Order: sequence, then C-alpha cells, then structure tokens
Amino acid sequence: MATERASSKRRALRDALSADIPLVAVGAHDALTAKLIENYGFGAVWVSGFGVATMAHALPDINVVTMTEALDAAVRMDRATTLPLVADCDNGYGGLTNVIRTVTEYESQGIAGICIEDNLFPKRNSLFQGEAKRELVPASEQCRRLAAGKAAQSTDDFVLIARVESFIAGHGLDDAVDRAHRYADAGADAVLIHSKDRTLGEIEGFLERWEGPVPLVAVPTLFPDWTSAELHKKGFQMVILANQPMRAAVEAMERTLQALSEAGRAADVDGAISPVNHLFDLVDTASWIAAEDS
Ligand code: SPV
Ligand code: MG
Repeated sequence: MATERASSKRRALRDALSADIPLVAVGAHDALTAKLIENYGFGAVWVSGFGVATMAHALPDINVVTMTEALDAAVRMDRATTLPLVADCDNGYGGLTNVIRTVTEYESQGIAGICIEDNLFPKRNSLFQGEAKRELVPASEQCRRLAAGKAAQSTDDFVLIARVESFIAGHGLDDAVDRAHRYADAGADAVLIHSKDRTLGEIEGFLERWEGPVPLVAVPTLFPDWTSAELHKKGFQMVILANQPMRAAVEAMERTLQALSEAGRAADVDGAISPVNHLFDLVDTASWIAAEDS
C-alpha cells in the first residue's frame, strides 16, 4: 500500500513530466542538500549515484555502492523534502532480477521514481575522462529488464526512467535512437539521453529523429551553456543539474580547510562559512527542543 505522501509525490512527478514548463531537478548527495534544493524552488531531487558514492562513502561511482546503501541515502533525502525524488539506480545493480528488486524496494520505501541506465555491471561514471572500458547491456536484454521492472511495480504512479548511454559508450546516433525508442516501447515512463558533447550536436541529431511517446530527460553537466528553458524548447521535459551542489560543497570545504591549515585560527574562516545558527534554523532545531521541553 502506497502512503498518501508517496502517492502525492508520484502524482507531482507525473504532472511535472507532462506540464508545459520544464521540470528542473537538482542532484543531492545527502538529506540536507535535498532540503536546500526545495528551499530554492526546484521541482525535484535527483539522488545522484555519483554524489552518494563520492560524498557519503568516499568511493568511486563504479557500482561499488550497494543497492541497500543507495536506498538508505534516498530514504533519508526523501524524508527531508516534500519534493519528489528521482533516484539514480545505476544499472539496477546487476541483471534482470536485480532490476526487479530495485523497483520493488524503492517503490515500497515511497520513492517517487528511479532511473535505470544501460551500462553493463560494473558501470563506470559517464563523465570519467580516463581510460575505461565502456560496455552496454544489449538493447534486447535491457528492454527485457525494463519491462520486468515495470511489471514488478505495485502502483501505477511509480516512475521508471530509462537512460541511454549510447553516446557515452561511443555507439553513435543510430544506436541511441534505436535504444531510446525500444526502451519507451518496453514501458519506460521517460527516456534520459546522456551525452558529453558540449556542442549539443549529438543531442540535436537525436532530437531530429526522436518520435517516441514519452518525455525526454537531459543532464547538461558537459553542455552547461544551455538554460533549462532552452533545453525545454529543444524537446526536453526534464533537466537534471546532477552534481553542482556536491561540487560547490567540495570546493567550499577545500577552500576552508586550506585557510584553516594556513591560519590555525577559526576566526580566519568565520566570515566565509555558514553561521551555526543558520544550520540550527535549517533543521528546525528550536521547535524540536520546544517539543521536548514543553
Ligand atoms: C549521477 O549523478 O550519478 C549521474 C549523472 O548518473 S552522471 O554523473 O553524469 O553520470
Ligand atoms: Mg549516476
């Protein structure tokens, strides 16, 4: 049985995926980040696999974080925000039966939607520039997994986004177009077409040939010059700003630690970091204490 909270988040996500304005999601790596994303008016939280691996575990984004660990992180984020979550579930953590279990666990924990990509296990983060073998699950097998995942849902509203890695793996436009249409036919509720092409040439080639019935999702980390409104005009219904809060946090922490290590005095960074009272306010400390003390 879906809770009312889960149902209303799923409805909000589905409504946003069919609205006439773009849905902008921002990537979170922990619960407070999810809360801040809501405070700044975004429409959804992307539970970034890259973010959770890097920030919560100090591990690379290569399928070494387990489904259970990723789900724990997502559940904490979900509690911290009224926004719907789209949880990055990598490749579903294995084969077809792992995809089924991923769907049933995330759905039963109240998450609004998940995204499953076609990278073969163990996946490698799509943005990694170094030497790395990149292999995709054969399209027919990925369709079988997506269809099995959809069939495993117990609510109609839970959202399954299928992610196409053809461009990232160097398989080219024909493969991207073929996979995207087949994943939509297999039952995916939306298709994420990933690309590292700064010129948008790959994406525009894809959009010219896309005839699928489901909304498209973009992750413009490496084509950051286009606004969400511009990407929407081109044909994307959802835009995921996947990792900017994590990168901001790391930059701020490193800058602060550098200053502390040079100065050896807390006052030298005080003006450039959040006052502790701001943190107390963000998590509603006063009302929790009042409840305990009343
Ligand atoms: C993530 O945020 O984990 C993503 C997006 O999957 S990317 O890092 O571009 O692969
Ligand atoms: Mg990821």
